[in-house]
Amino acid sequence: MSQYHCPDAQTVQKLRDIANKLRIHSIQATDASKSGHPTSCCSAAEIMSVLFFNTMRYTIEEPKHPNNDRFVLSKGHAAPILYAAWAEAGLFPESELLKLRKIDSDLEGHPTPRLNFVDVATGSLGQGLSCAAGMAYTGKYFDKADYRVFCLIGDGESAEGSIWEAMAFASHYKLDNLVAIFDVNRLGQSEPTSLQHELEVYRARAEAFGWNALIVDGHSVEELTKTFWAATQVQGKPTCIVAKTFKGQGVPGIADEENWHGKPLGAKSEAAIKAIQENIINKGPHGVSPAPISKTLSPIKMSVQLASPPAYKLGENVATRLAYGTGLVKIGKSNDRVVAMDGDTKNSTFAQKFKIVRQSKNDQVTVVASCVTLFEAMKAADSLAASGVNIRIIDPFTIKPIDAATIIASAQETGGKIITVEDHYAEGGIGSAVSCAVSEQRNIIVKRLYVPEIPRSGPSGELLEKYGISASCIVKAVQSILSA
Ligand SMILES: Cc1ncc(C[n+]2csc(CCOP(=O)(O)OP(=O)(O)O)c2C)c(N)n1
Repeated sequence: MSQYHCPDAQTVQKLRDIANKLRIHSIQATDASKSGHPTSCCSAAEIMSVLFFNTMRYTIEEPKHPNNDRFVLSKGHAAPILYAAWAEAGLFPESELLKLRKIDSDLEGHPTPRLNFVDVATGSLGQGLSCAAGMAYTGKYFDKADYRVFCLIGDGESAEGSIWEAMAFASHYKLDNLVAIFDVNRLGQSEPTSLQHELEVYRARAEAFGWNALIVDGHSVEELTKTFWAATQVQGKPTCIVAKTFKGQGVPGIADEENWHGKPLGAKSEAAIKAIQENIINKGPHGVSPAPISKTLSPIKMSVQLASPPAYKLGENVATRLAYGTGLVKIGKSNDRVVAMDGDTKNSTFAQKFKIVRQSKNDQVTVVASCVTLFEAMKAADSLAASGVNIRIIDPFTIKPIDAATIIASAQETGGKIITVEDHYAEGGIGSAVSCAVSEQRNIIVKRLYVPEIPRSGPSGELLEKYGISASCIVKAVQSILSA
């Protein structure tokens, strides 16, 4: 176990000074844009200062270096302080900060990946921790790298259920490279949060979700440096830092007051900045660099190459998703960082060489089906083939976007006849999407099999039959469309 070395007094003061400079930048930038959230920035100033100038390891020359620690600002409305931190770190001139929210500036009201130091867009509250957990999972299990992931969450935001789904995920996968910081400034947008400063409740909840949880004074750089260090010592669990802060901290008359959410300070700015400046000892450049990234790591393999060249014949037509799937497999063979993700559909996507699932030169009908109905369609195809009728089967993979080109091309090759089959109501599913996709085509008809009423419980085979989406129903539908 490594020893904690408290930063010397000079460094501590520099971190305090940086925090106050970040406050001033946030006030000035939101004043310049006449919009934004300066008080939400002020509560996080020491957290950001310690993270960016003491704890996190990154190279300023390459904000997306694969070995850098990651930072996700889940409370994305505090974007001005994120931008201020990167400007203070030297990524771009401080003067840029005054372009906040201007139409031609990438320093938008909420962070987006248009910026080279932002991995995921945030601002819709509750989403950042899921992204951070995914990054930490990738770091621990795929990259096997030692970069860490930090995620700053608002206390009001922490009421979102998705935060707790991510908490459960992170502890289940023992993401000890993940640190969530709850900025518990007591106030939400329109009123105090339900827990206000009940820090022990936050701690108990985080612990109940399997996290290592630490309460800290979020305005004490000494406590923060120690707590962030402590988080690195914990194995097998993510760490939740419950930081007691005050909204608008540092601004007399505004700190911890209601009705200051999302408002530039305007006429009160000058006095606010003067008050904050009085606390800054080192007025000039702070001269603090971020902690260096790990030197012991071999750089993560970033090259994306096919393991073998494409093997298509000139002029051969190949469905895009088939080519995509084939290409993805080849890329994956050459780079183990390539990850294909889907929503529990790996047995119905390209990963198992699906997209057009079944085809022949003399298909008479195109059947579009998915999940359970896809298997029913396969059974129907076998049964129909025995009587000399071939059908083409497409798994749409997604309905938004729908692969209209493939569906239209298939329909044209199968006499303009399409049957959709879904374990879903008539509206808003495969049938609707396919009908919409072919609506401007001549000579294509769509027959739709779907669940016509509120379904009951029962054995799945009987239910498929009862609601008309079983293999035998597909066979009948094919016979019917062919005889029409
Ligand atoms: C999903 C979602 N709901 C509502 C909002 C609007 N909104 C923006 S900031 C905010 C309050 C956030 O409070 P808190 O998380 O405590 O952050 P603070 O500003 O106090 O740091 C709300 C409700 C949003 N951005 N996203």
